[in-house]
Amino acid sequence: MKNEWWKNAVIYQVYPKSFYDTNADGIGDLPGIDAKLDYLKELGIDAIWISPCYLSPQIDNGYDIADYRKIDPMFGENSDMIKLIDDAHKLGIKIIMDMVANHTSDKSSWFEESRKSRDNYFSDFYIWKDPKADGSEPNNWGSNFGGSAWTYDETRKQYYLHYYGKQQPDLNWENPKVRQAIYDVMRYWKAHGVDGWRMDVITSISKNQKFPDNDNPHHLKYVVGNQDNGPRMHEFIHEMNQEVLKPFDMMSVGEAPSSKSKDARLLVDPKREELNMIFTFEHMHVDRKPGDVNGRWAIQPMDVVQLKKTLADWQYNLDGHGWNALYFENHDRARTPSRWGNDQDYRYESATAFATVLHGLKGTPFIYQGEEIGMTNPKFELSDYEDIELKTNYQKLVEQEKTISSSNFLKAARKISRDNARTPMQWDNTKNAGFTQGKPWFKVNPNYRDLNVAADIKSSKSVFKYYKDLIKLRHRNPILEKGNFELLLPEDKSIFAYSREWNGEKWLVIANLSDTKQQVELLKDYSGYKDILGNYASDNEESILRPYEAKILKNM
Ligand code: TEU
Ligand code: CA
Repeated sequence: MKNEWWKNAVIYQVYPKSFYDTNADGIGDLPGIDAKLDYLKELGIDAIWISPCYLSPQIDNGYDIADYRKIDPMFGENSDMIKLIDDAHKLGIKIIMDMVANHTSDKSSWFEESRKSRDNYFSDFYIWKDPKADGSEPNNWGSNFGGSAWTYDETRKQYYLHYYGKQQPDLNWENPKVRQAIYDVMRYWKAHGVDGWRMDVITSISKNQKFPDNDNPHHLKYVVGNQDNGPRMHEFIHEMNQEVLKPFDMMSVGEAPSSKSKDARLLVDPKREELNMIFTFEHMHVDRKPGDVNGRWAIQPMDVVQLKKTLADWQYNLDGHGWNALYFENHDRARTPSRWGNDQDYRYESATAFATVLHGLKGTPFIYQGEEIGMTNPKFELSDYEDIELKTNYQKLVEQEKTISSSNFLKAARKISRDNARTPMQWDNTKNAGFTQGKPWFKVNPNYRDLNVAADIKSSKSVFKYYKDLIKLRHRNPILEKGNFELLLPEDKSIFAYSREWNGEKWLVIANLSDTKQQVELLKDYSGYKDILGNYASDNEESILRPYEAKILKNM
């Protein structure tokens, strides 16, 4: 029997740089994760996914890897990683590492060799192309981090491809040596006990070998086009499955930016032996103007109907064909109470309401560090931000193309930018939120004095306690893993409601995702049901849900 432990698990993501610093250099580290294992055990999670902590120039906070086999000294030694894995295992917690296999850092020895000449062992490890006759880039592809996706190299007199920063050259997956080199890295960490992998932009690894220009409706110099689901993607991922994932029984969750549920069915159908789960982006786009030239910076109020529609579509379409990964937050996403809820008047209520609708679904829930205490977006000025994506997008959209004003960009940044999630973890109300005794690498959210782990745990409105209860529910009730899902009230603009059914048991999961009181007739049909979890302490008039009120009801 395959051990599908992840189907009844809740996974916690750590962004090591911002989690906990043990040596006062202002940067979170691996001993810091080790020091907080008891905290995570108390929360009740089953596994920790650690964002990249390998040797890296940190151009993209570790998503630019220089040596996959070496822990960056800023995070500790390889022995600290091995100790962390062992200590976690002793507590029954699994460790998932982050595999960035679409690209490396330009400081990787693979790339340093590759750029030296056209005929050495590493020459074809990356995607090199000759310039056009006029010396310009091979095509109009744009980088996610601004400008062309091609950078010219003087030595080779060729361009290399990078979907992200120019310091993040894309690996050439057409080359079997590249694929084997990545599988070797995965075997290396498996030998040290790692239990699985989160795979960064894994759907980008296969490129159309004709390298055609992207459509250019807005007449731009460079266009960021579709970077996903290329011609040989399934073949490569299946090969990885056969070479390493399956034989070494390692869990896998792939990041799959533009995949729809029908694409997901191909990636995660167990019969096809590719990945266990993928992270979709679709439900995260419910506050974005579709097709706007400013992409993710073109924000609009979030649409509850669309959120329900998208999540339900994934529930229905993967049922019996694969497994969902469930998330609202990660290191690329803003804090939910600030983004979709109300972080002023209903921080506790909105944090727990969104948690309820997510954790009641079928799939594996992921919690991002700080989400379990309802951390919020900081209100930064432009000069406070650190993220390469934000900075390069500002240059491109505000300064060069002038398609968005600086003030609208800042407004969007405060809502959705990736840095919202990267401020240091707020442990207590001492200096720097107890994150570091030194100078933190990134500004702490000033609200740490009131909003921190120590205060939350003591509070009568504890987000941590609510998460703990949600996790316990999942561990104790097979209906959450196995139960049938049905969306209710699909057109309601405020209420997110669905039922789960299994073995004669029926649950109603319901939340008011608005800051006004809502009359919900549907609740009358569930009057005999008993409350098993809720985020308001006192009882209420029948069939009313107060602002961001959420509950789970059960038929027996
Ligand atoms: O993210 C991929 C990705 O698509 C994001 O950069 C996305 O464009 C952004 O979050 C807005 O939606 C992964 C990592 O999670 C991210 O941190 C890295 O910067 C990126 O890959 C490159 O490795
Ligand atoms: Ca440190």
